[in-house]
Amino acid sequence: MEVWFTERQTDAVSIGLKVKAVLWRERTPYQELAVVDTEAYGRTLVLDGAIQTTERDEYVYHEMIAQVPLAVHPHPRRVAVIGGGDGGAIREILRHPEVEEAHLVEIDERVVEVAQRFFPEIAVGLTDDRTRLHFTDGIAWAREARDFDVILVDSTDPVGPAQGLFTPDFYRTLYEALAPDGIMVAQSESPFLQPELLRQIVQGVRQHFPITRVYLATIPTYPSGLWSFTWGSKRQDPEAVPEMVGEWAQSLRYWTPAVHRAAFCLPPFVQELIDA
Ligand code: AG3
Repeated sequence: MEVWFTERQTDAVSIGLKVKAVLWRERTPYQELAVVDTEAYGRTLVLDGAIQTTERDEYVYHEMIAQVPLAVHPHPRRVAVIGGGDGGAIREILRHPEVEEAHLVEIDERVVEVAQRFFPEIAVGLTDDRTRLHFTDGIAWAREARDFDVILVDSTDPVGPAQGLFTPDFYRTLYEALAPDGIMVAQSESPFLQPELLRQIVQGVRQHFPITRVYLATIPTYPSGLWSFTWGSKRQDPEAVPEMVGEWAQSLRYWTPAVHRAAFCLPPFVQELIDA
């Protein structure tokens, strides 16, 4: 008998993965949390029915959300991730030897515990000396935060607990939490399936950040496979990535200086969406 996991991505689109085993299922105070072992993508973390991370393609997302701003920032010492309880973004941040503090601000402690148990290679950085865990609301945390070099918004889709992380007010809060060289990057969903949402995110970031840009990566298990990230900085140029990068870039599988620059080249349908 074949068992399939289906994520309903929109009313008219879904992705199906053939299941080897359902490894975990629980209802946390915030959401439904599941771990499914799939034939094509390995272990898969699912929140409220939406795929967050798979063993086979997680590196694309985690390298691109974290290494793009970290490669540009001249001295990333204090870095934070809002959401991202699986620890993948933290793992990427910790590759940089100049990072002194990596803060993870995750509302749902159960996500961290389940990730540590079922995804040890992704969650590896969560027990590092430089990592600080905050199990609290990202918006409240960010209001008190100051002097961060890089802040990543590694959220779920804008339904349920993550809704407030997609508002212009929140982008202002992040602006204030960042130092003068600061950079924020937010995952900003699929340009094909959520064009209005991407437009709205970009407009919200633009209200507060003088430099606002969008970049793309291919993430096979996310809706449509073409994924966007929105960059906001006070003065750092997103494309100013050094040609010679340090040791930290040696074992990456997606990010390179050339991929970095290419990621900011937008097809007209995306460019028009965010210009309008
Ligand atoms: N955060 C972005 C997941 C969005 C995926 N959406 C979906 N499958 N409908 C991922 C967290 C990884 N650290």
